Amino acid sequence: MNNTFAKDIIEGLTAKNKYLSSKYFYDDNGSRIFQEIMQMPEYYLTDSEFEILSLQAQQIVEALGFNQAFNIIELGAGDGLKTFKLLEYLVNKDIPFNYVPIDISQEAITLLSEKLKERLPKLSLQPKVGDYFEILRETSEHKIPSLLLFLGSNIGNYSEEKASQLLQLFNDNMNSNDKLLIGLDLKKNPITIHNAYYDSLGITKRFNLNLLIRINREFDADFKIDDFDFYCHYNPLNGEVKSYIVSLKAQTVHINTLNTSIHFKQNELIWTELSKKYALSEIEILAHKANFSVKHHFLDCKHYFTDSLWEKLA
Ligand code: AVJ
Repeated sequence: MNNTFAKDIIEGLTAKNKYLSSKYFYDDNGSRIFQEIMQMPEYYLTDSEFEILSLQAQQIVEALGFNQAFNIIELGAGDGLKTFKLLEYLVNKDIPFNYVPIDISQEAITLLSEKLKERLPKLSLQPKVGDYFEILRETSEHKIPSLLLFLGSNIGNYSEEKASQLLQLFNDNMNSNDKLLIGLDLKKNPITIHNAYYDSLGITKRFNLNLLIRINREFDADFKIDDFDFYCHYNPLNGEVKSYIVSLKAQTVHINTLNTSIHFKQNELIWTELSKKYALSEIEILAHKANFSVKHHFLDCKHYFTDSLWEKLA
């Protein structure tokens, strides 16, 4: 794990156009900052998805068409707060199901499990820590249908090609009757999107710069955080928010553990994140490329976000 991170740092920071992957944002500090982001009024994504899962739980469950016990397998469950409303609906209706939250963070899974045992004591809970696909393969040997959850617009962090590969891999590990409920952020007034990422308190800036603090700590580097800034840009034509770290001056950074020095020109960028926004028509195309058809788009009342229910094409 640490070795891939090391390799990715060298590859990204020695490239002609520097980049680092947003997947490295989420150390313990970064995960905490992301919790703060989800509570910002500007970050509408979380509220929209919470509304969908709260107000449309019944419609979602009916659309599944499962007439027997099933699994709900959540990929990257995190704090699982959005999913709670859906679970609560099912438990209150006495509908038989197992909840299988999966996350790479042991800490996140432990916290989530404790909270769920307290708030939904009747819930059948089988938490798993580790790699999505190994766990998917295990559960596809079960002879009951599964609903996969991939929420929060996490798919938006992947390039078109990588997103297709990931979704195809989900598809390969699903049985014919299984369903996927996937959260995607929709194209909307560009100002609304801009404000969600360029927040006034600079929380998203801290989220990005934390990556440099992480590299300082884990690889004995000497990034001077005050000499870097944050910039992001939403392009409404292609639906891409791109986030960057900006070097405020010409400077050289030493990454001692990696025996490497990196030179930055003034105003040079490190591209850190893609957060892609979709039109409903693009979601249909994305689904078909990965061998799915869209059963239903569940939108919030403002039409900012969709949890779309996909089924495997025969
Ligand atoms: C968790 C990947 C969906 O891209 O909107 C929030 C992360 N980045 N603010 C997103 C994020 C900046 C978020 N995802």
